[in-house]
Amino acid sequence: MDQAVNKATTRIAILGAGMSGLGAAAKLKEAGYSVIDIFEKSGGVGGTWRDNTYPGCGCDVPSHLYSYSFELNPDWDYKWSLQPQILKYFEDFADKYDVRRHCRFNTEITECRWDDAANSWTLTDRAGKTYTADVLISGLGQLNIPHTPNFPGLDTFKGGAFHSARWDHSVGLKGKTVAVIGNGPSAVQFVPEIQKVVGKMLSFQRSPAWCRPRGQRAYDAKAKKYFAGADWRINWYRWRIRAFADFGFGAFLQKSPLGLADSMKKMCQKHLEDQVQDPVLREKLTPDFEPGCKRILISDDYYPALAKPNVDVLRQGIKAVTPDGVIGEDGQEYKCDAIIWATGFQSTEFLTPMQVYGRNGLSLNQAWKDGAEAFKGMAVSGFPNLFLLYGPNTNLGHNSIILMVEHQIHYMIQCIDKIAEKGVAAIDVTPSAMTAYNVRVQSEIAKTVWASDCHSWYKNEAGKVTNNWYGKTTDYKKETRTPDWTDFEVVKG
Ligand code: N01
Repeated sequence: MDQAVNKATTRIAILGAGMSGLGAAAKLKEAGYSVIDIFEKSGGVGGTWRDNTYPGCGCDVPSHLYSYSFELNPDWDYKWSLQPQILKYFEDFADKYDVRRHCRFNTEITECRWDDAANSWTLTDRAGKTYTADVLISGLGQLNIPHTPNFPGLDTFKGGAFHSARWDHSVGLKGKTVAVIGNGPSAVQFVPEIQKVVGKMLSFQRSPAWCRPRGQRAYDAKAKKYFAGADWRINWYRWRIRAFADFGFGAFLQKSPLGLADSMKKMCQKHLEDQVQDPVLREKLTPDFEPGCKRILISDDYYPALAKPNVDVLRQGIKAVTPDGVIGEDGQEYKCDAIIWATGFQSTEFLTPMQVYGRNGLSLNQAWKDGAEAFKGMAVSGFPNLFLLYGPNTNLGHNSIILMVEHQIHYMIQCIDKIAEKGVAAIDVTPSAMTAYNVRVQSEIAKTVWASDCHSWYKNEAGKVTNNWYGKTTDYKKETRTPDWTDFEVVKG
């Protein structure tokens, strides 16, 4: 067997030039693969950090950890960096690792179909052009398709309306009455920014969320010089952030050890009490579910913005849109000049709207009719040589997703090496391995706060938690260290 030859000829298609796709391409190149095509719908790299340009957009994971372990950056301006610098990090990464030349920009893949006879994937783009690949990798993640609820009258609104993840900078907000629908991590970042310029803000909150302090800090030249001095300094800092966050994972268990959940709740309650003096507003902003069931908001300036006289917090959702505003759940019309949908993403639909067909024409939608699931979050039985990065049950509520994606890349490359071996060509996770894995995942998730009573993007409509990993990042690292080949079968074309 001459594996080098096979590595050199294995055709790899990656969907998406965001954080996962770029990291995968860089590591695949390092491993000796060279026939790599990255299909990117937009005109540039960066994924979510290119799409989201709302005021105040930033990361709610500290930047020294929200970056690849193999591409440390001593130059972060803030502990929690803002979108322009994060986007630049990924753009610079694409240049340094020479990934751009593998990118096919403005190419949206609409269908991927496994060819049983040829043992390969056929990809079709929106223009109808087809491409062939031996291995298909999705770097689309969980939060790439914005969700705007289809309210009656949506198209009748006369003012400007847009989703937070597709911010329309041409809509002037200065002095205007602006309705913000939703209060998740996106809203919490842009509300303090636009509150300063709008005439009036109507903040519709169907269910207020728990919020903890952020403790933003800038890194001055001295701090950057310290980090630049030696890699171990950043690595030590990364290790501490990761270990502390993993220790705090206990706060997300229903039987929380060491009183961690109570401490988390007390911290959030104190934050609200410290920042909101008005008891009526405080009451409105007090959640009715356990902290962590939805992602905990992290902000120093969200509550103070909501307490400003030009903001009305309405503890209700909306029912409809009119030409002049929105109808609240209380049946009243609230007139406004602009509507901002901070209503999140189609998080549980994963690869949708793309159509994916596996062995014998099996559709992924059909395979996932009871909710998305994958083996180790990456492989789906019946879909050979397909690997999902940031796939089902790999999201975190407490630590950096980049850690998880790096573990996935490490595991996936071992699988692709297997595929490249002489006489293999295609592998598929066995139905029994996939079932056993997901039974275990769901039984562990039942012990976490994500399975408790709240509406969140971690669950599908039936209430199954399809998005989150059940443990610490170190648990997932162990899970993905080395493939057990008895979990896979070799597929003969
Ligand atoms: O979306 P969300 P997001 N009527 O789904 C409400 C990541 N992120 O964009 O809670 C009325 O959290 C919904 O109400 P409810 C991060 O992982 C990362 O804010 O369902 N309201 C909720 O308030 C985050 O978790 C960064 O009752 C409706 C809101 O809309 C994820 O993105 C920064 C509604 C949606 O909140 C999503 O955050 C920003 C309806 N029909 C975001 N439908 C980083 O820093 C929904 N809502 C990495």
